[in-house]
Amino acid sequence: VTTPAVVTVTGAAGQIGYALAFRIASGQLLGPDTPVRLRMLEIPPAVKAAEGVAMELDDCAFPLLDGIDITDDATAAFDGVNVALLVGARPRTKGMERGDLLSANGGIFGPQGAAINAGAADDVRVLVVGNPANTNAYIASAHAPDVPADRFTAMTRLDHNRALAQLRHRTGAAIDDIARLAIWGNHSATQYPDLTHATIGGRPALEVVGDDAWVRDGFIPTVAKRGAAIIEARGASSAASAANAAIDHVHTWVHGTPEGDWTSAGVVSDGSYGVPEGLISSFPVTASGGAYTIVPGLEVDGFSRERIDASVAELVEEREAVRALGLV
Ligand code: NAX
Repeated sequence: VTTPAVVTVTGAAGQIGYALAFRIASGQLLGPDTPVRLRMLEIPPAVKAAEGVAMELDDCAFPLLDGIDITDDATAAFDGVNVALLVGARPRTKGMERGDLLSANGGIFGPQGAAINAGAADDVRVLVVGNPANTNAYIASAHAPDVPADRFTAMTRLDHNRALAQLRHRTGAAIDDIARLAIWGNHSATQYPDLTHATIGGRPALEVVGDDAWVRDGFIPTVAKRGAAIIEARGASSAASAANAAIDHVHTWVHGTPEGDWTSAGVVSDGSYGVPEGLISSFPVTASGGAYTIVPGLEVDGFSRERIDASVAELVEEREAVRALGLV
């Protein structure tokens, strides 16, 4: 009998949490051989709604779902946790300055990082979804000095998947024939979706596309601003696609990337590609043996250099701001 993995979702009663919980409980996060104990962390006013989600989870009679715990206490939520999905965050509201946003989130992700440090299992893997995701992951990691920094990641897999979808639309290629796309930098409008190393059916993607103007003025802004376009159309931000990307991110982390391909994730920089060491930035990454590794030795052309530097500059500013606010 396999011991159940403890999976904690914060903000579990929110819209991403609602899309995520059922897929975790059905086994899509860790695979069909791993039973799951699902922990839901919510703020007190949303605990009742989380109880409702738990009732629905019950009613699915998922064979792999070993049990559900609901709590508003971070220490209890992260005790023995194997996979932590940090989704709940303080959104930017009208008139809020960046400093206010970072402070509000520092008040969430600092204590959650400390609770992970105090109680998590040795193999804990943390994915931060709540925005600003990269900097929230940075804050959480800073409060977890005993957890290796490479266990704290931020989600750019949704951006990666959006880029795959745009390329499929443009070229008619099958998703499985597209390889080596990369998202660099911050999960924000400054991110750089990079086609320079991508291939379609083994051919350079840029050659298949054959239209630099589309890459610059169509592909890149469409991917970077897709979140806003979804809000405009749906009247609510991306939820099921974000949950899907979170599932992909953890599944790949545990089960690996296919030979010859890579994916994108916000991981701690080792100084590669001129990204200051310690920042949590998106890179092309492979996964094997349960670890994400930055793809080494890629050539970075002039255009890519500019775009990466611009997004990384934003991450550096956010880091300076959280330092100045005493959040790390
Ligand atoms: P919702 O507002 O629907 O849900 C958030 C939930 O978090 C609420 O139920 C709230 O009660 C809870 N919460 C707030 N503070 C908490 C705390 N301290 N502890 C535990 N729970 C807490 O937002 P939703 O649409 O689910 O989005 C969640 C986060 O994901 C947002 O920050 C959003 O910006 C971010 N996103 C990140 C994406 C990415 O690619 N990295 C894409 C999708 C999404 O925009």
